[in-house]
Amino acid sequence: MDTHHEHHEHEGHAHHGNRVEDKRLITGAGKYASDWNAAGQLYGYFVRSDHAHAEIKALDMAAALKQPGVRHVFTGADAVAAGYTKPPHSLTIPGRNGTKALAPQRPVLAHGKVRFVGEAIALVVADSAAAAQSAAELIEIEYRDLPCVVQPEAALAAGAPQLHDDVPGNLSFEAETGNAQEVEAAFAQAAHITKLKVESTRVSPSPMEPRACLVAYDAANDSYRFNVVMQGVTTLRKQISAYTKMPEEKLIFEARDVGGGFGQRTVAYPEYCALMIAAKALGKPVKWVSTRVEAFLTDTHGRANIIDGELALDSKGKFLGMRLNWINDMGAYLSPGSVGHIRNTSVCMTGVYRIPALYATFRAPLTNCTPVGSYRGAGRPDIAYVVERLVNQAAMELKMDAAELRRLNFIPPDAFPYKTPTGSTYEIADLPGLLKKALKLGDWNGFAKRREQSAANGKLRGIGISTVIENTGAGNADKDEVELRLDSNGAIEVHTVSKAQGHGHETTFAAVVGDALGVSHEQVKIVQCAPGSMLQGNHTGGSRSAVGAGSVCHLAALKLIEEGKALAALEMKLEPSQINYAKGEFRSAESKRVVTLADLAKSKPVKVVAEGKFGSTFPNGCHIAEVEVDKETGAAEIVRYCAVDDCGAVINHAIVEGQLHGGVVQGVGQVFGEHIVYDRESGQPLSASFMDYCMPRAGMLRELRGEEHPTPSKISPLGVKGVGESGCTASLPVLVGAVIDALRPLGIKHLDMPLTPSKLWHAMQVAKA
Ligand code: MCN
Repeated sequence: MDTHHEHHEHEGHAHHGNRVEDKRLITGAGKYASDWNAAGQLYGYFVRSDHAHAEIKALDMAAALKQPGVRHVFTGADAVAAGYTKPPHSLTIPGRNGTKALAPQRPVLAHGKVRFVGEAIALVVADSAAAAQSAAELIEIEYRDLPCVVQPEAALAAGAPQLHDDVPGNLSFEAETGNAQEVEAAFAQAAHITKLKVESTRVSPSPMEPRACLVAYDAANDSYRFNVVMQGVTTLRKQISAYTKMPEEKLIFEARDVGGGFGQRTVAYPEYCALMIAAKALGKPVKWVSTRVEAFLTDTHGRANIIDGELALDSKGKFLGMRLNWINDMGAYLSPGSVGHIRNTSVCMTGVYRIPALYATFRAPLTNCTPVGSYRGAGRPDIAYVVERLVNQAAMELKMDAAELRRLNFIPPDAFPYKTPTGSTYEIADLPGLLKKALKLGDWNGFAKRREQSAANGKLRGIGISTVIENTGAGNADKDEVELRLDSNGAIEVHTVSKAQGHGHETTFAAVVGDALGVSHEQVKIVQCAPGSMLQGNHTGGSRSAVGAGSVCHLAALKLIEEGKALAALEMKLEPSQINYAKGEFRSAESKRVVTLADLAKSKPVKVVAEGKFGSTFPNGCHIAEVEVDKETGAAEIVRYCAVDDCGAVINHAIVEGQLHGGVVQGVGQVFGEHIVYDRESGQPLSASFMDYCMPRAGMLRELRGEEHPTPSKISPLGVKGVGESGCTASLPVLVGAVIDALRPLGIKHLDMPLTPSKLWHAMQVAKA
């Protein structure tokens, strides 16, 4: 990647170094969930539904139970007997008129009915994984098929098949935000109204490491130990505790490396609880490793939103009001990650613009599909997508420059902190500055020439722009805690409950602590989610780790200095106020003695726990991309991608670049190929393997030119805002916008993702005809 940095005085902590975790990870020395084993462990295999919606009439396990090595087969009856039937869900925000979400029961193994292809029905446990799998094949299940519904609008229609008796009309949740009357008034005054209905397609986050879980039961303590993929211990522990009613301190988790998470590794899955039943009943640890197909069928999917939008403008192009109607497909059950794709969309609903009147409705149907959870951005890419597409569409209709229309409607720098119509407060941003830099970097004004050149080569060239803002930080935990432990060698261990899945926290958090203490980063070791630790804090998600855990790392270092001054003062027989600290040493004008950090821990290790609670920070960015569409094949190629981002002060430039690049490429995947498709008749998933589900390839984004435009946050003592999801949020609208711009001369105004060659080719044929 070719990235240009601009350096700013206020970047207190700026590092370019390689990540300390890389050597371990790229030389195969990482330890992932399936690398954990326990003496005497057994192996689990889940028998899964191949029907989208059916009653389970009979389950014959006799032949399976007779197979060599088979210990037992657990079913829905065991799940019901254990009481593991009520999954936690996060859709606890108030609904319309104070209503609550209707959360259906979900026994950890299906009982009586199945509601999506892939739902676990039985858990076969045997001495080997192969024995469990081959026995599973002998289990006979008699189903009585029920009509199914996989399309969210169809699920809400009158007469649709009903998934759950206690969720009438399949409507699990309904909400509204904003002010309907103000929007009515704004639309009544409008000189122009732009309308657009878009879909943010259902996708599978697809981290490299499939899920895996080893559960051991300790009868003496009535506790469970898990080796499992995770994004941090606290959320997972709470959710498993809620599902199983086991006290949190009886649930101990251990994970080392995690091969990607993207939100999908945050939540408690029913499989983990089913393994608890087996481990307890059989008195042996039980291990399960998901296959890739199981991952497609059962790991939470992302996005899955249909949004009908309208934007009202006055005669000069000023935005007057916006109306959005959302349908948020939840899948067959509410997952513990369900809230993200509703709540987050409303936090930044008016984007980077002054839109005085806003009204939005949400309806969240249940469908015979895999449950939906958070996926990188969790609602923010969806809202950015619809708002930015509406703005592009308006510019097109009004024959205005898309950048100029944005500039005209930006929240001006002096209006920050800015309160939005949905009650969020954007802290700080410099949107005109961001745009200016991006237009220059992307050579916006030189586009017409490049379009001509492409046309001469038989290609349709288009340009797209997105200016976006999103919320990062905050979180559900009461506070974020970090513990520092100092030993007699001066080594500093930093304990967090956040957990990197590839984000480089070992590098960035060590840099934060090392810098605050004025010691080398090598002296600082990051320990994430130590087993049994009851530190509180947020998991890694919502791009909140730098703002939350990272900031507390800084506070913990300052606290260590303060406590160190008191200890050093005792040694020097002085007052703490007489002690100064720098670079690992405590000194005083009153004494010749030097007390080092190591000296403090001479007799016993020194521990400090620091805490903090942080609100949302609002990273923002302007991305500009150009694509060329091949008229003969419909293939779209990204020929330029420029990104200017404001994630506040930067801890490590290389990591921030990597985060942006990864996020943008995930957007590239959704825009050009990734799509979970179900057969509407049978409810069978049609794209549940990498043969059918098109992940982005390295060649699809050959160059990303990036620049930073930081406006440091005061919410974090480090000045940071999150960056982990920014690329994803900005890339959907910019890339779709570029393709639509390329096809505009043919009269094409809208296409839904994914923009595959065949979709573009067909659209061009229809347009020509
Ligand atoms: N950082 C920095 N300077 C800043 C902000 C962040 O140097 N101003 C650094 C941080 O210290 C951290 C990294 O950038 O090392 C990302 O920080 P942050 O934005 O706080 O995000 P989180 O660490 O909380 O990561 C979560 C975010 C999310 S929500 C998803 S989804 C996602 C993502 O990060 N999943 C990822 N990036 C991912 N990257 C990898 N490799 N794998 C995933 O699963």
